[in-house]
Amino acid sequence: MKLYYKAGTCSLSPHIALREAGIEFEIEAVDLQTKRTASGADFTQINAKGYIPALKLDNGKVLTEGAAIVQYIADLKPESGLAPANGSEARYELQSWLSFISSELHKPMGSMLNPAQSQDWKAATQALLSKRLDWLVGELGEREFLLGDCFTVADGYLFTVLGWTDRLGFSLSTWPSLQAYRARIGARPKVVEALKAEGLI
Ligand SMILES: N[C@@H](CCC(=O)N[C@@H](CS)C(=O)NCC(=O)O)C(=O)O
Repeated sequence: MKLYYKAGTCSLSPHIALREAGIEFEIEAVDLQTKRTASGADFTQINAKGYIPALKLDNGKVLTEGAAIVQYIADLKPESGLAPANGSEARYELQSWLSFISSELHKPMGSMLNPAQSQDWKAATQALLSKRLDWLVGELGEREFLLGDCFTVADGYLFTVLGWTDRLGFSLSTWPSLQAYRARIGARPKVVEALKAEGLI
């Protein structure tokens, strides 16, 4: 199985999931400007959508969309507890988190990096993100992880996107409990491994 990634982007989430699950995998970097992989392949032939993450399975099929990829990885190793059992109420809770992180945090944050975005639009996006993070603080409460006592793939995804705030010009220090959450997840040995492998620490 091979994960196509770019260091520090949203592909860090499935990268963490693969390591937490203890699955054997390879990684190959993608240049998102030229759409070439590190070995020189045309990435648009691998994922016609042209974005990462993409997970090439051992049967040659390519799975795309981070929320689906991390659930696929978790389901390969149910004993890892990275996702609650399919069909359980907790599994829908996990999907609710993945959807929230994807559409309410990841995408607005990504749009702030678009140089074509006007200053007014950037300010409006940042205000919306601040509201979402305020809500998140209340929702997370005193819990260690999003679903309670157990680390899931949603935590790997939230850790990933919370890491972008500095680059976007606002500090997570406004939300100390999220800063503490990020430090907690970032200290996990498998997360450290993923960050090292991507050259981020
Ligand atoms: N809907 C996709 C979005 C993935 C995405 O936003 N990828 C970004 C990096 S974080 C990317 O590859 N951008 C380059 C591009 O769109 O050309 C998912 O959730 O997996």
